[in-house]
Amino acid sequence: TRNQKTLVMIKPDGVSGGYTSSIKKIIQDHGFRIVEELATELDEDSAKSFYAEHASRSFFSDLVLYMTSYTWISIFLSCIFTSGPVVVMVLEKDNAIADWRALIGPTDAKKAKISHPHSIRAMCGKDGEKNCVHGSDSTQSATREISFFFNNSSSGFVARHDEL
Ligand code: YYY
Ligand code: MG
Repeated sequence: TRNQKTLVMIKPDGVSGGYTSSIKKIIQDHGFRIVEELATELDEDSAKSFYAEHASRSFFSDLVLYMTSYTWISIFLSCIFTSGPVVVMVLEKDNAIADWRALIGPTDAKKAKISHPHSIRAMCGKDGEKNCVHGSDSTQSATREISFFFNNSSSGFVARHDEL
């Protein structure tokens, strides 16, 4: 697909681990254009809504806690669990969705280190939850996730204006 867009997020462990610039270098080196970029934090409602498809899964509450840093409780807990700011980007190039998924590697970073040692998740992820980066998995999810962050719609993410 020509000029396809995908939503990428450098998750809290990726940002706090100092991987933002090396991930951006990989993005540029592989010919993606960064067409939108936002450094922010997710509150609980935003994280729940972004990952709504997983709401019934047993890992959901841990996932939401890991992705957030906005409420006082998660700011406190982020001292223990690596939560905090995220960097959200819309990338564009031909076949962006599949090409980005190929670059990040499998969901579980522990497995990625073995099966895809050159992938981004192998480089900076830790395990099956703290896997450093997100990439849309289909055209439908790319559309949903891009408008979640960047369309100023009433549904979805409300950017804070003390942005990071
Ligand atoms: O798209 P991708 O991020 O590779 O995986 P998903 O199956 O969509 O899961 C989203 C997110 O949920 C994953 O990045 C980490 C977390 N997660 C988890 O904590 N435990 C699992 N067993 C599966 C996923
Ligand atoms: Mg997914």
